[in-house]
Amino acid sequence: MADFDEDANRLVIKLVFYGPALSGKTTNLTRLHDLLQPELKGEMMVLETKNDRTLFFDMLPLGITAPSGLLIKLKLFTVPGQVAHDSTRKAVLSRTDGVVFVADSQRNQSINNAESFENLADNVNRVGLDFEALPMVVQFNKRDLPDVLTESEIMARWSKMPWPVMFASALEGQGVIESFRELLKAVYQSIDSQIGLQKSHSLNKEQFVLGVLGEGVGHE
Ligand SMILES: Nc1nc2c(ncn2[C@@H]2O[C@H](COP(=O)(O)OP(=O)(O)O)[C@@H](O)[C@H]2O)c(=O)[nH]1
Ligand SMILES: [Mg+2]
Repeated sequence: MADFDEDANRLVIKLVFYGPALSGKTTNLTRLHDLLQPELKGEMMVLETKNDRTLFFDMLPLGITAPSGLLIKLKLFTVPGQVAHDSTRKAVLSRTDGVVFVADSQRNQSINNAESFENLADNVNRVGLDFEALPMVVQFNKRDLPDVLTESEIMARWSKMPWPVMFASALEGQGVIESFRELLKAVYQSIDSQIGLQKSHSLNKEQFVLGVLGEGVGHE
């Protein structure tokens, strides 16, 4: 369930970039941070783990306010991808409201992607969330590199799945906002069905997405 405090009329949304080591999770988060207007973001922060770092920042440190007075805040996290950091990944996933799964498009990374995706499903269940119901976007990153899976190869496998598939070159800032926007739409649907964003708070999906991203973003 979303972190909703009914008495305080306050909602904190937690979103996580998950995926294998070196797929570009940190690059997504830092690019997103770069692209947001200063007033929409807090400082990037680091949690040191052995050999890797978990990065996070608060989006909307002041929050956005729905017509009902509901105050909405967002927290964005990356996880360390190395196999050794499973307990950190679980801790970060706990109570998450949505995930961008960042896959590496290079052909030789297919096994790493698959293992990480299985690890995500396992850990989502272990922290007591429902994988089927979890808002998620699957991003195939590093499209700029040679020897990547073609879009049709990727779609042949993933188009049967319930999640939107996005293509990105996070290093160049391409597809970062688009992926995040898709996630925001799915997260809206999920939280709307939990606490009635539309019905009880008069906040529709477009207002939510626009409010979170601000108007000045998307110049990629
Ligand atoms: N060519 C290319 N390299 C990328 C892209 N995204 C990330 N990288 C590189 O891949 C490496 C790992 O990226 P990082 O974001 O640290 O991966 P993480 O382990 O998932 O957090 C770094 O050298 C990045 O510069 C991309 O879209 N294209
Ligand atoms: Mg990283």
